[in-house]
Amino acid sequence: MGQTLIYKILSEHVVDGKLEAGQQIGIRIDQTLTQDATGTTAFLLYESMGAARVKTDLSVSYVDHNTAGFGPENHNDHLYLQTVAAKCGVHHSRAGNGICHQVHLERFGKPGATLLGSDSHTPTAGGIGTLAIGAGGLDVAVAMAGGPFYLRCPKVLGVRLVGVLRDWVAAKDVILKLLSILSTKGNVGWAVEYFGDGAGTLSVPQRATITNMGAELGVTTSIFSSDQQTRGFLAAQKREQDYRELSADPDAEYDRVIEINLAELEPMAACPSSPDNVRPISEIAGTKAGQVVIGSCTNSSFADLMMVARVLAGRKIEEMVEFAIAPGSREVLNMLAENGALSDVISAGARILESGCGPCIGQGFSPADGVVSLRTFNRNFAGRSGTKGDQVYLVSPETAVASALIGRITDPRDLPKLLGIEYPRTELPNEFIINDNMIEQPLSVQQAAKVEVLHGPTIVVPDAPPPLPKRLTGKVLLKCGDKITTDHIMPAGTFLKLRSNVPEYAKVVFNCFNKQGEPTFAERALKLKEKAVAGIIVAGESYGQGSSREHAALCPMYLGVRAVIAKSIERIHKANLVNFCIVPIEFADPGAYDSIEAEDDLLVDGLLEAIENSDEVKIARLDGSVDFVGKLDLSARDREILLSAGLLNYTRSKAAASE
Ligand code: MIC
Ligand code: SF4
Repeated sequence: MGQTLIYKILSEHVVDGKLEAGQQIGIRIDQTLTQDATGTTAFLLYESMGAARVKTDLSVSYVDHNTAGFGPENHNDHLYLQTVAAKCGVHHSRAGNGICHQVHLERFGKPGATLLGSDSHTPTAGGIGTLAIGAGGLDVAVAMAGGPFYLRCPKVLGVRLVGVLRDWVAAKDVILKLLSILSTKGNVGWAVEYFGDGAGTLSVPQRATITNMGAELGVTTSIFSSDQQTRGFLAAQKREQDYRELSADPDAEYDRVIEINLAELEPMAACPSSPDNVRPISEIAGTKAGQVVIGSCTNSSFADLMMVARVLAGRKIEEMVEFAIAPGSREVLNMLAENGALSDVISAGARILESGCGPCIGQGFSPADGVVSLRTFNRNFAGRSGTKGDQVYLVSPETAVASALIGRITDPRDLPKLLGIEYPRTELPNEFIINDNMIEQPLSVQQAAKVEVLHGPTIVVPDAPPPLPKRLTGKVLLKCGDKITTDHIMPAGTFLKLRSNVPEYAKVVFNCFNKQGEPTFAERALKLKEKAVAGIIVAGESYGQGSSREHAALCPMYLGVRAVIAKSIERIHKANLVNFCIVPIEFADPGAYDSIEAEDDLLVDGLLEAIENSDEVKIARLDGSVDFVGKLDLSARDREILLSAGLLNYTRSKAAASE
């Protein structure tokens, strides 16, 4: 039986374990990517592991999430990241140079390479044939130090694309279609591979839109073959030498196959407030739209923005719409400026935002109360925009620009009829404007030795977790429902500037569940911690969806949380919990969820013993009124990490043992 592309790349990189779905394997990581919001912790942990120069082929530290913050924290972070990159042999992409995933695709992504990134949308690079995986910052730090990355070997879902997209229907509609089929939950342990004639018709940026939003499915990674489209894109980036033809064997067998006919797709939207709440635009057309933003790592490529500029040329944004574009990279912005398209966009009434994450991570541009906001982004979790009760719809750039001109949610296929606009087909240029002067190259070892790493006063080294007790007594601090995202656990937005300061950031853990006038989650947790009682979180399905932010484990750990008991836990978050020594437990019988309430005092007897050698652990209410079984779905390495009090301690003790 032939191999899938994912297994081909895995087999070239596996250094530990057997390539078999469900088995834990260790793989060699060729490239890493970090961004400022996760990168400061990743580098602080990297430094505290005692590691010096990175051992990967390439590591890039991007500044894109928090680029123009208020107060000194933001610039302190930038200076720290710049100097630590210089010290450790890391490329540094400065604030304003663009969103990590867009820049990585343009300047560094390589077919057949492995890329580990401390951002859940790292699989964007799957659009160029890279096996790209999102992880917590500590896992990325270990990879930078030359350690393998451990993961469960995924099952592979083949998505056969046939046909050709019709005018005004976009790559975004392909992934929205898949989200409508698979939803955001229940896909842990899977990876997606796109193939078929239809896949060959899609350009690299279109493919990257699709692999980017694979993160919302919760799959390990998504990938396209590397073919003539890939070669053309790399050549236009003056990187043809990085091209390598790659695809699955013709007789490759997938664990499941879904077919999508591109020609049958129509424009779609993910309605408030989940990326899988997908409906055709035709069903929601006419809804008043008060804000439209085109940008984010999903849809801010040169081709996307050229299409937008051509539609806008000589026209005016509807008066009641606040409209902005955030080009994905300075390369894109430069290209638009050079060919005059930027002028069309400005003249139409667009506001031009910096090339960065911006509104996608709640850095400004929050919609007014009750206003419908259309965004070309990938996440619309409630409140992520910075407005409570927000109404955010995720759409393609085609739908976004049509709606901005009309002032209502509009099917872009109606533009010819409504405004006489024909679909502006955009070809990729033969040559992009290449200007890497905002990417600092790694220094030589001698030069690096002279660099002083700037740890500003708002940069606080996080504590390593304490060891787990043999017998855990704890209180349920919170009982929450299904699909709790890491945005619920650790809000970003205005709190993003606290990422480098765990004691401060921890104050807003589960902020969205805090009630005015009542003690916060953090206050309650710290009180318990003082009494040496552990905090426990009880949750429903798909706990820890979304972002890779390890602060969603690190900050609760700081507050004394030692266990999460949920119906199911998402991949990256589960790994982060283990890394920070919070025990991830799943209900053996999901019905037991109903028998536990907030404030219950629980006893996990024989915890250490169970972690050592069992797949189950017994949990009971302290008063004896309820007991149930928790599943410990852990690899041998996970168990060792938990028993060593977290990945940092584990790595340190391994290093000491090998000295
Ligand atoms: C996101 O889209 O939620 C983020 C912000 O990029 C995160 C990373 C973070 O929280 O810093 C992600 O996707 O992992
Ligand atoms: Fe940035 Fe948004 Fe992409 Fe996350 S999803 S990397 S916040 S643009």
